[in-house]
This record gives sequence, structure tokens and C-alpha cells, in this order.
Amino acid sequence: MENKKLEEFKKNIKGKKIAVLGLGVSNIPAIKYLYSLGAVIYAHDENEKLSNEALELKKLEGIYFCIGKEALKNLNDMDYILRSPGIKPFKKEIEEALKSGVTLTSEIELLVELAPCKIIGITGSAGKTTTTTLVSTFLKDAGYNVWLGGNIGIPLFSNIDNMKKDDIIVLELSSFQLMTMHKSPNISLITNIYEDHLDYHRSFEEYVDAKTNIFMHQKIGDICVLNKDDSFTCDFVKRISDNNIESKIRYFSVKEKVNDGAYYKDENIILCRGGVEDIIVSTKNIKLKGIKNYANICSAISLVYDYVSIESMKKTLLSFNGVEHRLEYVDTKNGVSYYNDSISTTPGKAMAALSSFDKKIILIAGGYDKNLDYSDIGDYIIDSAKCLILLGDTKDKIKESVYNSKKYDENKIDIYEVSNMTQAVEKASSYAKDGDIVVMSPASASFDMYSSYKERGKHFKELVSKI
Ligand code: UMA
Repeated sequence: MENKKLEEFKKNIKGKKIAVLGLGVSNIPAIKYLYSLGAVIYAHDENEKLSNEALELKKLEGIYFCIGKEALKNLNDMDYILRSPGIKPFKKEIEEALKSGVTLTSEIELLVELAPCKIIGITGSAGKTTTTTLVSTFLKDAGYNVWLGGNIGIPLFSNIDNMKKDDIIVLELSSFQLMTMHKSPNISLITNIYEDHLDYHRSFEEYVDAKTNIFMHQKIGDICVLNKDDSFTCDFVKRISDNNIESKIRYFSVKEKVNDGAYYKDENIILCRGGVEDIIVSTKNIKLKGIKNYANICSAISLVYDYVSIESMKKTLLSFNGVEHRLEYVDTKNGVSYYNDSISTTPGKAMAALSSFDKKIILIAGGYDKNLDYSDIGDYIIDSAKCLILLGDTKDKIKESVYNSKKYDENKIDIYEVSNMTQAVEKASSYAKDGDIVVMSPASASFDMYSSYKERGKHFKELVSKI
């Protein structure tokens, strides 16, 4: 069936002047697509050092480049501005252009506006990527053709011609993307709200308001999933009713029973539909561990249960290892489970990972020193680890943080220092006993020994496979 909205858009965009602000991951494919539709592209970027992909665009005749300090000048006589998420929409030049009648949009907003199929959108301060990936896996395993993208790093708009009515789009959405959106996904989730991105947003309120665009433009029949355990997301119910939004509300929780949605209780993930309960899976049998992951699972189930059978959800959960390098389950060797959390390149990220397990772990930490503050991590390590294996440039800072912790005296923790990851895995596997958990969550970047956190994670997994 023809996608009328898209056909109309294609007709209208011909000859229109579009200032594309930001020549990065999201906008480059969009430029090529809009150019192929006959739009006149003005490519803007404040950074004079363009990527190879951006430089390639110079080969296309009739794309005008505005690069460097003056990049945001001359926006007033455009028809559209296509803003990249990293560019703040409240920049003076953009606000002036809007006053003179220019339409502000973005790659992600065009996708949500023109897609021919259902869209599931996921936002929140934490848990977005794991939940988005799990939702997409649930749907794929159930036989759907799924388009996974958004803030997760995959721009999808340029693929819109290949999308079909029965496909499903699954999007991770950031506050940077949501802030200026005038359209919401059909099925939305806000995982939770914590203070974040205050170097971008002008206030915490602005950050929260941006997130609410995930439901503010929903229509009757749409669904909004909220976190019963998070007071901010619970308060959104009032916004939904104050704005006469007619979406159906579902909740998820890891603390209490919910009536329409999924919850965690006594080591079970339970789906409740209008009071009728089904146990989907026991958390004893799945590889994603920790209360935060149980919340991610409950929220994902609440989003997809109209589309995926209980049997299929169960099958997916039994095999889902998580997202690569993000508290990813690697394997169990001699009764010891190994997890790769190489993505934790800062103390903050590692602290979140550390509180995910129900028992004390063996932690491998340390890496490149980005001059971050390690003063709080000691408390977290003492609370969650019985053994700490340190490597890399930050090992002294982490050790000091443990020694300086007020909790140190009463809590025994074994600390070892090693020179590289091979020795770290050897030490961990010789220390560990049946039933133990080993987590590599470095709290540091990788550049002292690797080219990226991905390379570090892959090396760790390789070493585990050889145990
Ligand atoms: N630029 C300017 N002026 C500015 C800011 C940026 O000219 O004031 C230019 C930069 O020089 C760059 C270009 O804009 O060349 C694009 O940069 P961008 O930062 O907008 O990023 P993209 O490469 O398009 O990637 C964006 C998201 N980036 C941000 O939100 C900052 C990616 O999320 C996302 O994966 C990608 O689109 C695909 O949709 C990254 C991110 O860090 C991973 N997101 C934040 C997070 O997850 O915490 C929100």
C-alpha cells in the first residue's frame, strides 16, 4: 500500500532549501536521501575538521557547505532546518530563523512523522540501550521485520522507502532528539529519570520536559509505559490527563504488583493483563542479572506483549545475553559466571554496574586515566565486591578510594594488582569458587592498553573462552 504521507512529502520537498546542521552519524545518510529527492542542501558544521563521510558529500554537485565559526549564519532564508541531536536548538541563530518562519525538524522527527508502520520509542536516563535491544530481539524472535535505530547509533530515515506497513520500528530516543519533536511514537516508554546532561540542557526541568515529548503527541489507542518505582515518571500521569492525551497507560515495577504491565517478585518476572497473571520466567534461569536488568525486562515486556506470545518472550529471555560490552554475560567456566562491562569507561558507569548483582562479585577494574574523580567508587566496591583485581593507570586511584572508604575497616576485601588483562583473568579464575561471579567493569577508558573499549571487551571474552 502506498505511504501517502511520504509521497506527499517527496513531492513537496523538491527544490526546498534545507540547512542541515551537523554533519555526523544522523545527518549524513539523511542528506543523501533528501538530495536524491531534489532538495537543495546547505551542509553546516561548526567543526572545520570534517569526517571522511562528510567530505565525500563534496562530490555531490549542488550541496553548499558552510563550515567553521560562521556555520550557523544565514539560516533565515531556508525552508527547513534539519538539526543534529548534538546541536542545541536554543542557539541564537536557530531561534532567529524560527522567528522568520523556517521549520525546524530532524532526521528522527521526519522518520516518526512519515513511517508507514508502528513505532516503539524508548527513553529514560538509564537502561535505554539494553531495553531497546531486548525489545527488538523479542520482536525479531517472534517473526517481525524490525528496524532498530535512533540514539543507539543507527539513523533510519534514509531507509524509509524500504519500510512496510507490518514492520515495527524500535527507537532509542535521547532528550536531545526528543526536545524539538512534535510527534510521538505509538508505543512509548520512559525507563526512569535522573539528573543528567546538564551540560546541554539549561535546567533539569528542560531535560524532563524534553523526555515527555515521547508521549505528549500520542493519540487515542497509543500506549505509554511508565515506571511505577520512579516518582518522576509516575507524575507524568497528571501531565497526560492535564493535556487530554488519550493514550493507555501501563506500568512496570520491580517493587510492587502492577495491573497492566510486567513486574518482578520473588525471582519471577510476571506479566499482568487486566489482573490476569502469567509467570514469564524465573530470573534464576536467565543470563541478564541484577535488579536494574529485571526492570529493563519488565519494561520491555510491557511494551511488546500485544505482539509477542508468552512462549516466545520466554525463549528470548532464556537466550538473551544483553548488549555487547554492557554487563554482557560471557560464559560460565568451572561454575563461575563471567561478565564483560568494558563500556564502563567512567567511575559513574561502573558504580551503576556494581550494584546489579545480588551477591558479592570478583571485580576486575582499572585502565586509562582521564583525570576523573574516583573518590566515591570505593564505597560501591566495598558494598559489592569481595575481591578486587586492579590493572592500568587508574589502579592507584581506585585502591586509594577503597582504602579511604569509611566502610573499609569492617568489610574484608582482597585486593590484587596485575599488569595486564591476561593476568587479571588468570587471577580471577584461580581465586573464584563454584557459584562466583567475575565482572570486568574498568571504571576507566581503555587507551592505556587498547584502541577502544570494544577491543578491551573482545580481549576479555577471548581470555574467558580459553579458561
Ligand atoms: N556540531 C556542531 N555544533 C554543535 C554540536 C555539534 O556543528 O554545537 C557538529 C559536530 O561537529 C558533528 C555534528 O554536529 O560533526 C554531529 O554531531 P552530533 O553530536 O549531533 O552527533 P551525530 O554524529 O549525528 O550522532 C547523534 C547522537 N549524538 C548526540 O546526541 C550528541 C548519537 O548519540 C546518536 O547515536 C546518533 O546521532 C544516531 O542517531 C550519541 C550520544 O552520545 C551516542 N548520545 C547521548 C547519550 O546517549 O547520552 C544523548
